[in-house]
Amino acid sequence: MAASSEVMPASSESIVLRLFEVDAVKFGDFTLKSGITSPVYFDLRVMISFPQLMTDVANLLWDKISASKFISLCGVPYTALPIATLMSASHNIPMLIRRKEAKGYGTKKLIEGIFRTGDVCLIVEDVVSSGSSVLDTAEALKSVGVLVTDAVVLLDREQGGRQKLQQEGITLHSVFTMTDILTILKGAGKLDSQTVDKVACYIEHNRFQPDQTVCSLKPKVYDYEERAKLCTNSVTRRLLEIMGEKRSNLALSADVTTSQELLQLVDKVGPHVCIVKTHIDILEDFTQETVTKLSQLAARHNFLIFEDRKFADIGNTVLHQFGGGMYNISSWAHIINAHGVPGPGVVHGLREVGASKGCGCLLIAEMSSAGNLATGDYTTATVSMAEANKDFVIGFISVNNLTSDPTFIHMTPGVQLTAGQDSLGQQYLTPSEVITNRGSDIIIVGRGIYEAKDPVEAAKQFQLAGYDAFVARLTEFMTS
Ligand code: S5P
Repeated sequence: MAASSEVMPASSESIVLRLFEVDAVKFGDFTLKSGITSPVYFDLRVMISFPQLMTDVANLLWDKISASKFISLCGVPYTALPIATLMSASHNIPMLIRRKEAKGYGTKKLIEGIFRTGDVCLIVEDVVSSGSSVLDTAEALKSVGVLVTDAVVLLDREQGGRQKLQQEGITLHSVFTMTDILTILKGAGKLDSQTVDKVACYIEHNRFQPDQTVCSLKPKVYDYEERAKLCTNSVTRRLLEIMGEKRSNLALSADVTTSQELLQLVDKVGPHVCIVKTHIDILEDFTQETVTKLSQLAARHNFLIFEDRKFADIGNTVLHQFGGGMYNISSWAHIINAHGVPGPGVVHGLREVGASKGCGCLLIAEMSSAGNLATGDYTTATVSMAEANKDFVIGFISVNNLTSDPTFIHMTPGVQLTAGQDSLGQQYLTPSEVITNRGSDIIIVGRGIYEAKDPVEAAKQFQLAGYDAFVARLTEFMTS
């Protein structure tokens, strides 16, 4: 671990001790958003209850950057906002505020405050791990023409954020590194050597790669058969077994509009996929015979059927939408999906119908389309909802790996052999980006297959690319 490069002013030490006393720095076992267990946790939000401490922290941050050139400052929401406010008021430097979401009414501003194109703004942050929060704020400022060359942070966790930011042209000034915190707390008798070693070891082994914006903390990677044995949910187990048997992590999104096209496509492509995903309500000529034949193809070619109905209503309504009506989805789909927006009632309603029929549900935690709102706290809350309903929720629609729990499946739509975007906001990533780099399990491919000149050849290509990407992730894990 890198040692701190500068001598710290005397007051720095007392501030670390006070942060420790108010539980802003905690040691133990903490599950992070990524699902990884960390032996150290920083919750600097508590500082707002200790105004003197917050003022002292703001002063320390200011001392770090007085040499940098900027004409405004902007705190990363939310923890750093009051700190930035104190710095702004004490030194008479104008402040900008970045909205986490642009307002849907009025002026629709992403950045509040007065600025001109070419202004240089300093970013203020409490803790930097991967650097992605600072980068998000820098991007938002850049989108309105404001430049960012420097960021100041109270704590650099030494997990690669500094390097990542440097790569993007932002110099990080940190008051403390994780090493400083450990040294001070150990010196003051607050931590024993065992804890210090444990944290040092954790940091050493959990660095973010500078070329990635998402968490690259890699949990154990299982092969499909090994992972199937860990699953108690019969749908997840069966799916992983199929993935192992067929060497396929490919889901066909069969978004065609007639029953004949659907059944012909599925019959040809079926041998190469682990899942066929339908939007049954886009068929012009749906009859029960369509799904009877689809189920026969599922048995013949050994895949599961996923109806992409995206349920999003109160429990009582989704119960009827899933369990009856013209499509009677629960009678033929192995997997369905739902938005978490209505709260856990949506899962409970679907479970009432689906659990006894051996159906599993995916929650839509992230989406592939540009500007979608399933991000940040919403995504985190969706993962919690899944964890609370593990008997029925089998995983996520997402574009990143959201939990290290191997019994949850991640399925990612928006996949083509080359990255890009369609004219309606769909964003495409490649199989290797999705499976190797982002740690998802299944690629969902629609137009990349059914619009290809030869859908079978295209499916084979995606099957190979997806499986190779999985083997690359497995190999990387085994050799790291
Ligand atoms: O965020 C999402 C979630 C889903 S399920 N983005 C998506 O594109 N989907 C679905 O995946 C979408 O409804 C479509 O059926 C498929 C992607 O199709 P493609 O033609 O763009 O590959």
